Amino acid sequence: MIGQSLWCGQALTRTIGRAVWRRGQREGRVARFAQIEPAPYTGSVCGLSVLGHLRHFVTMPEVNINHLDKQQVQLLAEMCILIDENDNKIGADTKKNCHLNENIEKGLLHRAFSVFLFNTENKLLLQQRSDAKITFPGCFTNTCCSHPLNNPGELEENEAIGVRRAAQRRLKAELGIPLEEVSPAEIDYITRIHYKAQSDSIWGENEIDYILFVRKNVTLNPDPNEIKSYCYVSKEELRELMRKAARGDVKLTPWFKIIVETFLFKWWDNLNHLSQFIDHEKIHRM
Ligand SMILES: [Mn+2]
Repeated sequence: MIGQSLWCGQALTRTIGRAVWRRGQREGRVARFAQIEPAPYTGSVCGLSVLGHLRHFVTMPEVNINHLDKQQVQLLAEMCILIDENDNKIGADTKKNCHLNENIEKGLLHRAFSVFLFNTENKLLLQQRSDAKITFPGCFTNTCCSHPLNNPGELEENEAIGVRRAAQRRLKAELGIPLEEVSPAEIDYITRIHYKAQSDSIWGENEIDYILFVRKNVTLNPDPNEIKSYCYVSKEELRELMRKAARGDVKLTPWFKIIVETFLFKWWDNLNHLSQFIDHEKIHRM
C-alpha cells in the first residue's frame, strides 16, 4: 500500500473489512472509504497480544511499550484529566496510566470526548483507526475521539469550552481540518456518556465522554498515523456497517457501537432540533 497516494475503495457494502482495496473507482456512487497512505514507520508495529505474557511479571505501570508505534507512544505522555464518577476533576495522570486495565480496575476514570461531524448532506464522517493506534487499532468509529488535556485552556468547564477546544485541536491533528474551519463555537455539546471497555489484556478505556456535534463541510487532510481510512455515510450505509460488524467482518470501537445503538439515529433524525436532546446534567451510564 505504501507509495500510493490515495485509495478509493469499492462501494461501502462490499469493501469494508477487506484487505484488498481497488483504486480507480469513479466519484459519485455509493459512499466509500478513502484509504490513507501509511507514513513510513520509524518503529515497528506489532500485535499487542504478544505483550500479553508480560502481565504475569511486570509491575504496573512498567508495561513494555518498545514494540509500539513511536508517534503513538509519545502521545502516551500527555496528561489527561482525572475525574470522579460525577465528572468532577480530581487530578491528572498520563494517557498511558489512564488506559491501563490494571488502573481502570482500581477505578481510574478520565474525561474524553467524541465528535460526530455531519456535512451539509447530513452524512456522518467516520474514520477507521490506524493499525498504529495502541487501543482499538483498525476499528471503525465516529469522526474523532480523544481527550481534553490537563492545561488551563482545556480544563475550563464553563459550557464545556475546554472540551470543545480540545475537539478543535484533535480535528486538526487527526483529520487535518484547519483550526479556523471548526471553531469551538461551532461545536455543540449534547450530553455525557460513561463507559468502560477493554481493548486487549493490557489496554482499555474508562471515560466520561462528552458527545459533540458539528455540522459543516470541512477540508480533510488526515494523518495516516492516526487514520487508516475515512468516509461520509448515510444512515442506511451506517446500518450496513453495523450489520457487517455484527457478522464479524469489521470491528467497531465500543463507544461508537454503544452510541449508535442507543442514541445516534434519533439525534441524526433531528439535526435541526437537537435542543430537545441537550442534557448537561445527566451522565448516561452504559
Ligand atoms: Mn480514553
